[in-house]
Parts: sequence; C-alpha cells; structure tokens
Amino acid sequence: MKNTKHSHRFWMLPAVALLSVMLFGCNGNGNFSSNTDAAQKVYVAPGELDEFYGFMSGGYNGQLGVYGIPSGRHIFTVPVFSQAAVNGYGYSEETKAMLNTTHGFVPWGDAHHPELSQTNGETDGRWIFINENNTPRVARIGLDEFKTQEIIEIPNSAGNHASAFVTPNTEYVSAATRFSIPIDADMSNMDVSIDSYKDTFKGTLSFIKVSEEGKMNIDFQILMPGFDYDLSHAGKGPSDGWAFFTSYNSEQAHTLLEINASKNDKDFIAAINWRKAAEYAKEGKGKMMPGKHVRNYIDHEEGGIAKSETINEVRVLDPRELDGIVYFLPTPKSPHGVDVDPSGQYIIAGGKLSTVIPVHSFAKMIDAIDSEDYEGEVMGIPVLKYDSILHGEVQDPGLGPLHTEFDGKGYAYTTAFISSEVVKWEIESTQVVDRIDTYYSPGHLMIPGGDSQKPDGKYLVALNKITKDRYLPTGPEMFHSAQLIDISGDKMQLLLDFPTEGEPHYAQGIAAEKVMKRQKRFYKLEDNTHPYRATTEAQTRVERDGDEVHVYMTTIRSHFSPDNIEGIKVGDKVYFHVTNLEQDWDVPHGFAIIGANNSELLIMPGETLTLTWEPKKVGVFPFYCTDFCSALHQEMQGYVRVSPE
Ligand code: CUK
Ligand code: CUA
Repeated sequence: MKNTKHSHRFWMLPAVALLSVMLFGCNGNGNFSSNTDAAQKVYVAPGELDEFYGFMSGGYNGQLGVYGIPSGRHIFTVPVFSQAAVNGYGYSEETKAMLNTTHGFVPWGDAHHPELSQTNGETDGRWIFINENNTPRVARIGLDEFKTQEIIEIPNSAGNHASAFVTPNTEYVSAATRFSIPIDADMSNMDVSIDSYKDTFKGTLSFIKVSEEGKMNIDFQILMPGFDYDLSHAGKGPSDGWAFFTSYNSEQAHTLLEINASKNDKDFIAAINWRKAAEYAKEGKGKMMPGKHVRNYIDHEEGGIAKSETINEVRVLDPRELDGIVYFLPTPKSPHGVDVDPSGQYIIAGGKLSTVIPVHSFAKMIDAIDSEDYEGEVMGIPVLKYDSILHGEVQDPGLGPLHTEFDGKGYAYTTAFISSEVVKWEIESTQVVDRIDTYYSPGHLMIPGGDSQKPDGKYLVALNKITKDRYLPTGPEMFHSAQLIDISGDKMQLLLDFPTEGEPHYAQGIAAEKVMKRQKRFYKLEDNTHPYRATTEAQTRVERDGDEVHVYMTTIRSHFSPDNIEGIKVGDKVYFHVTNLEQDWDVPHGFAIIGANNSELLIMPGETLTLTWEPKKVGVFPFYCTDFCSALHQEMQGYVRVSPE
C-alpha cells in the first residue's frame, strides 16, 4: 500500500523536485533532505561510540535487545524470559531457577515494555525493568552487568501487559491483568463457567515495591471490575503519587464472536492514587488473600546462583471498601496507550479506534474529585465526567493512534498504526504541527527519556510492526523494522532504518554515559563465593558422590584444568563447574562437550558456571572452548573417559 502511495506522490512532483529526489532521495514525507545529511547524522565512525543506549523489548523472543543510537547497531542481547543459547542462561545450573514459576519451568516468554529506573523523574541508569506478558512476571536487569538479576511473578493475573512502568523515584513498578480472571471472595476458585464472566471475572492492578537494592515484592493489588487492563503510566510532578491504567472491554464480553468488545462509545482510564493505596497497605487495610507466586533472584552472596522463593499471599485492596484510591476517566473507544507528559499535567490516551486523541487535565481531574462531580459509578468506583476533565482533543491525529512520547519542549509525538505515521502535536494547544510517514504501521515509539520528566528530545525511534520491502527479503519471516527520526528541528526528518530482533513493543533510551560509568568489566576472583569454585588450578579436582560427579574445573588462556578426566561411568550425572580465572575485560571462555545434552557455557572472567552432562555411551569424549580467546584457542581442549556402568 505504501509503495503505491509513494510512487503516486513521485509522479506528482514537479521536474525540479523530481531531479532532487533522484539525486538525494526522498524521506517519504515530502520533506526532502539529502541522504548525505541523514547519513552524517547517524554515522558513528569506527572506534567511536554511540551517544545513547537504546533498549528494545524482544517481544516474542522474551529478551531485551541493546542498540546504539543513532547508529542503529545491535550491540547486545540480555537474556531475560527465554533460555538463551548464547551463554547458557536458563540452562546453566546457576541461572535455571530464574525461569521458575507457579506453572513450573517456563523456557520462553513474551516481553513487552522495558522501563529504566528513575530518580527524581529522570532515568538514572541503575536498572531496567521489563514485563512478561504471557506468564505474568516482571524482571529487573542490572545495568552494571547487563544481566537479569530478579524476576517476580504476578499472582491473580493473566496477561501482564500494563507493565513495567515505574514511579518517579522507582518506588513502584506497575502491573495489571490484561485478561479478567475468575476471582471469588477469597480468590481461590478458578473453576467456573466462562459464561459466568460478568459475575465472577475481575481485574487486578498490582504495585510492586522496589527496595533501595532493587528487591521487588508485591506490596498490594487493587481489585477492579472485570475489564481488560492494557497499559499504565505513572504520574509525575503535580501528578506524582498517581498512576493511570487504560482499560477496554468495559462491556465485559468474553468471546469476540459477539464482536461487542468495542460497542461502548467510551471505555475508561483508571486513575489510581497509589500513594494513598500504599498508606492503606501500610496500615494493614485490605485483606491478605491467596496469591501464590514465585520470586527468582540471583544470590550474590552465594556464588551468583539463582534461587527461587514461593510467596503464598498478597494484600488486596477493594476500592468498594477503601475510599479515594480509584477513579474512572471516560476515554473514547478502547484506549490502548496512556502517557503522562513531562510536566505531569496531562494524561494522554491512544484510543486505537477513536478519531481524536483525548488529553485529560490532571488539575481538572482533581477538581472534579474534590467537588464529587461524578457521572455515576461502576462497581463502587466513581466515574468522572468526560467534559469536566478534558484539556482538549487532538483532531486529525491519524488513524489508529496508539502511543505517545514527549520531547520536553512542549510537543507530543503519537504513532498512528493504521495510517502509518508519527504525528507531532503541541500539548498546550492540541494542534497538530507536523507528521511523517513510517514504514510500516508503528506500534510504540521511543524518545530517549521521552516518558520521564527529562526527555532528551533529539531522536525518535518508531517501532514498526510491518517490514515487507524495507530490507533484503529473508523469506516469510523478517525482522521488525525500526526507524530513527531526527526531532531536533521543527520538521521531523527520517534518518535511518534498522532491523530489530523479535518484536520490540516498547523501548527505552538513555544517554550512554549514565550507563557506562556503572560498568563491571569482570568479576573479581576474590569475590567469587560460588560453592563449587576453584579459584586456582591447585583447587581443581574431581569428586564423586554416588552417581553424581563434580568436576571443579578452571579455564585460562589457553588450557582447562583438569583436561583429562577418567572414572566417569554411563549413568553418571556429571557437573562441570567451570571457573574462568581470567582477570581482564572481555576474555570469556566457552565450554562444550560432545553430546552436550543440556547446553554449552560461556563463562565471564572471575565467574563460575555449571554444565550438567549425562553421558549415554561408553567412549572417550572431547571437550573444548567455544570462544576464540587467544592464538592458542584451538588448543583449549580435553578428554573425558566414560566407562560402562
Ligand atoms: S503494546 Cu505492542 S503496540 Cu504490548 Cu505496548 Cu502497544
Ligand atoms: Cu578459551 Cu577459546
């Protein structure tokens, strides 16, 4: 469709413009700029570093992609919710427990929204959180080591989509159930007829408390009517202490065959006074209810080994019993995204089936609450009047508005999925001032710091859902396409297409130096507390314990110790505990053994990782280093002899 549009435009151009298009290219928006100008803006010379980190969710690959901005270079992938072949995450004995849930071990997740930690409303480079949508979880990744350090499951939830957004001082991470679920008086009976939806299905919003050290726990859940809760965003500045969640399906349909999920003219944004709710929770209000969930964390005191703990209860606050914590803001047709502007005064929804973008005023909302100017109530929750809380409506925002980010200069940028464009509008006047085509169909967009109180406002990345002809074809399956847009001037300028792995729903960007100053370059051997470590070659050994064999192994350029192992029998379970003795940046060693029936390892300097191996055949089996680590890399090898049972 786009190509037709594009070539149609092409032929309408006057000859002079045509010539300039042939010489310099066209950015697809009718804004002509030379390719050399765009190229210069994204060119990062060899040996130089990008100005920003870009963190993109991997969507259905369950990981977090790390990109350089403006070059668009994919520089790293942090394994989070899926097992990773690259370094053994989720396979090695040290990391397996990270993927434990109340459903057992879940090896593959669906990651949607990364969000950087903040201090005083500004990204601080400590951590990045990301949600898992399918089996509801939130992960915390430490940006000192670019590793997943903790994952907490969300109980009483199904489809954790409205997550992981943080409050301005990272007091809380928000989450919500996208699918309503059967919840009875004590949250225990899930075995109900689906037809009982309207009576028995409810929603929950969760507030995960984050400690100074980053430890997460579910402080409280708020019981909600049985709608679908889609996205959330925390207030800031004047609206600090509040959080906003979009909901759709206020009709409470449970089968799309009825096609009535979008029948209502307006759905709701739920405004939550989380500070008040947190006080209630602290006072012991609400009820402790069943809410079994698992928390997995890397135990840094004990060898960096992941541990799981199960928590059986959760505090639930019922807005019918506790006043002043939830209000509904009517919002046109199935709002998807909700975003609070950097000033904290405006709450912007993306009503994906709506023809306008409603902008709610926080000050008007508070006035309406103070004067109890309600239109009615749903499940005891006051519904405010649309007209009394509205700041304005953005007219002609494109078709299918989804998500909005901000430049900190008074402008908002909204993606329009159906009309494939980014629309720039002025927040105060709600007037559209510029628009640019994207290729094709953007979901989220990202401006570094663009959902905090301090956006960088230089670049915008559109995260497009459809790729088609933007890259060399790779068969039916293609990487998604991101587009970098210069937003430093009045007119947006398309600079670069770059491919992204998985499906980046949302992304975060941050000035590189905020993250760089925290980097660990290697793990100190003297800090290694792994119970199976061998921090010198003298400590290496093989110990048998029944059918279990523990090999305390070290690796350093360019040999393993021990490198000849005998006495192993078919039926044994062999644990190779491999400590990398290197004490320098970027000298990992790998470990692989023939018939590896669990995984391989990639061990960072100073780290101990464990591979389990259950030999099924008699013979002498080689193992070797998989990472080209020195001129003698090819010599890094050894043998294991396996004898009959
Ligand atoms: S979602 Cu994908 S386009 Cu998960 Cu934030 Cu809106
Ligand atoms: Cu160690 Cu290659």
